[in-house]
Amino acid sequence: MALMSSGEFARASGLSRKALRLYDELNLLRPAEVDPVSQYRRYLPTQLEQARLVAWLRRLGMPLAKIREVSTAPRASAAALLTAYWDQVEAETSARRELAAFLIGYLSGRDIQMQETQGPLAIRYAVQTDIGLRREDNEDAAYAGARLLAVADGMGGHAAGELASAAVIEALRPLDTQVPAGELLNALDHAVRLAARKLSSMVQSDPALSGMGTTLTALLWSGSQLALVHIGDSRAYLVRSGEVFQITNDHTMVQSLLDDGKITAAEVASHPQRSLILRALVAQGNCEPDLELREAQPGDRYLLSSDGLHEVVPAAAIADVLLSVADPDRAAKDLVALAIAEGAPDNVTCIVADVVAQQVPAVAAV
Ligand SMILES: [Mn+2]
Repeated sequence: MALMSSGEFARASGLSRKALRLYDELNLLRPAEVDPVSQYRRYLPTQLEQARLVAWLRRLGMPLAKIREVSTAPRASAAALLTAYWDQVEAETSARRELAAFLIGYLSGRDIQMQETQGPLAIRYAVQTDIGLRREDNEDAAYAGARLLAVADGMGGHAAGELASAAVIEALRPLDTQVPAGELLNALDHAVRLAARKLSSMVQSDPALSGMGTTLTALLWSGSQLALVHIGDSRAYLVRSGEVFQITNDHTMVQSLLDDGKITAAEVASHPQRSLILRALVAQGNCEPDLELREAQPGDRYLLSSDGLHEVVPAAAIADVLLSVADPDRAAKDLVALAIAEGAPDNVTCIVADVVAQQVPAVAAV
């Protein structure tokens, strides 16, 4: 078969000689022969199709290694490779689109609705907080929205505790938007770090606040994915299939003594260091929260509560309300009432949230 000069091959393929030289250098299309003296490149006419294919694949934005593979494969396998490549591009673009929408919403403070990514689940929630019977301030702070639930129990005395719990809730609030499922943990982690930095700068500008801190237990939804962030001794409970599970571990001295088998469950209530917290969100120190991704199911019920509830109300009484009171608002009010009935020595906060299947437009019955 007669070889074509690079000029002839360029004209026939519609590619420039510069492009052909580049493809040679990138090892995408080697000439059939290179003259040892003149270094002129010569091509076979049968290479024309491959040359055009390389040019098209480059316009598609395909990476070089992939172009090499596709442009030298038999037609049927090339088609299959291209299909797989394009599926991957579309999946990545879709993930980036979600991330971009989330960032636009996050930065503008608006909720960007993306109908096609709306999950099949929604939550019905209610929040109740009460100062209790013995405290002069309510250092608990809470937030409940369509996608974010959070309870924070501030500590540090006087105004400090209130400021700390309010600051962490403020840092989380912008997340009550369409966070892509793949970004849930990142977004929570980022917000917690932001909150810790905020506490630091508050203490720097007012040393009277030093020692302040807050617990944080929060749930963030995306579709059926649920991210949990937890630090301190507030709690999250899950009610599923008629059973109540505590899904957070208290970061307290007594819990770690209990875990190590050094005290028994019966000794917890009377332990002198019962209220000592090992980990909390503080201006300085260990702020590493527990982060966990979970799957939500329709019918699930969640309770987030500050220790003002579970320190005084027995687990069985909490479970009884969660299992028997269908309305989330009624259930949250009943739980707070139980703490009040027990003397409510601390502030008490409860969020009750039910996971429900998203309403779909009804089809007219015939
Ligand atoms: Mn408390």
